[in-house]
Amino acid sequence: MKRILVTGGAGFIGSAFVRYQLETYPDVHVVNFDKLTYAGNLDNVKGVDDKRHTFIKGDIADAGAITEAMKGCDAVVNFAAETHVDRSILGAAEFINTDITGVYNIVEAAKTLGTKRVLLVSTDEVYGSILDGSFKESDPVGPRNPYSASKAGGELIGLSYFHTFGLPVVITRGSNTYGPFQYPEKVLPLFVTNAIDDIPVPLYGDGKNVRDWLYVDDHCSGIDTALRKGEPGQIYNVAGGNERENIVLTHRILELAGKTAALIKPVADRPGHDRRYSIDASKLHALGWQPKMDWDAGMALTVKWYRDNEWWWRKIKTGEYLEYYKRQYGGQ
Ligand code: NAD
Ligand code: TDX
Repeated sequence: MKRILVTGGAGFIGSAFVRYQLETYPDVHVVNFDKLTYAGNLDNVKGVDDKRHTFIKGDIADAGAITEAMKGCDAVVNFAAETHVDRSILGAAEFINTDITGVYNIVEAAKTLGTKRVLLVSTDEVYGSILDGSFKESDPVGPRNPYSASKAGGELIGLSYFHTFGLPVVITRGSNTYGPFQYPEKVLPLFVTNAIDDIPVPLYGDGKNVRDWLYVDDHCSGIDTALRKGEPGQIYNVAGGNERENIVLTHRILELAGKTAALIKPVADRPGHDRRYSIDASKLHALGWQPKMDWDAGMALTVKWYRDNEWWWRKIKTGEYLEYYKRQYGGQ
């Protein structure tokens, strides 16, 4: 694998994956194809080795553009997606366009070009909520919001290309990911950056929903393991192994930001809010992958990163972001 097309490589996890490839494999060249939506940001790949990184601004929903970018690539790893559940509740059209039609364009281009490996990055949300135990890859999908439904749709299109055309598609389903460069609409960066400015943190419902936290570099190494060692047609869960109630996460964020619980503002629950996500990653462990980051250490370094890098998030928390914030939280 010498030339890898990374779609969505200017986003949170995609940009970490670009850095991971360039740092881990000295012979790899990354072609980074990204639409630069509100969530895409070239600051996320600032300073990467220009000689081994080519950036193309483009849309995976544009079949011609994605086919052109894929020419000469040994593999494609798709991160490009609309990713925020609350935005999918406000309007799902872009989710269907990117997360389903975009994935269709990627597998169709790969089939035409004979691309040797297609990795579709997906999410634990496609299983839906589970109160006891953990989902395995053989369990049926049961997505319950427009975001997770569109991700499941993209997966199914991808798998159909494996079964029908023998396209070497591999899918990963990661759990909630955290770390530097995450767009501050997601709970962790939203709460940290609000807390720094003494703005209340809007906690949905009773705060007892559970998410399994996975450090971003561990998510990248999990995807890389599936890319290089996974079997075509297979799905691999990538779990952090750090299940926490949102209220526990919130207290930790506030503590690390040097603030008190007085900033917690209980607000109306998210419609269809999945109670608990939990996945079993033993299939990926069998390929030799293990997450390395301890939750306490990961939380401390992540909150510190947002405290130290206001240059990155202050300019994001303007314009479109403020309009979204008002729409989402304004009435509360
Ligand atoms: P993000 O929102 O930070 O970044 C998404 C990137 O995709 C942005 O750079 C954006 O510009 C780009 N993009 C969006 N639409 C595009 C299009 N039509 N064409 C080309 N580029 C487009 O997302 P993230 O959190 O880094 O998530 C990356 C992937 O990982 C997604 O597929 C997501 O479903 C999946 N995932 C995320 C998490 C998480 O906790 N963040 C967990 C599991 C899986
Ligand atoms: O303001 C908030 N208040 C709040 O209580 C926000 C934004 C979230 N929450 C809660 C909802 C969830 O239980 O925090 C939890 C995490 O929320 P998000 O950060 O929005 O993530 P989630 O909905 O769990 O989805 C994430 O994980 C799976 C990513 O956004 C997805 O892209 C990924 O696929």
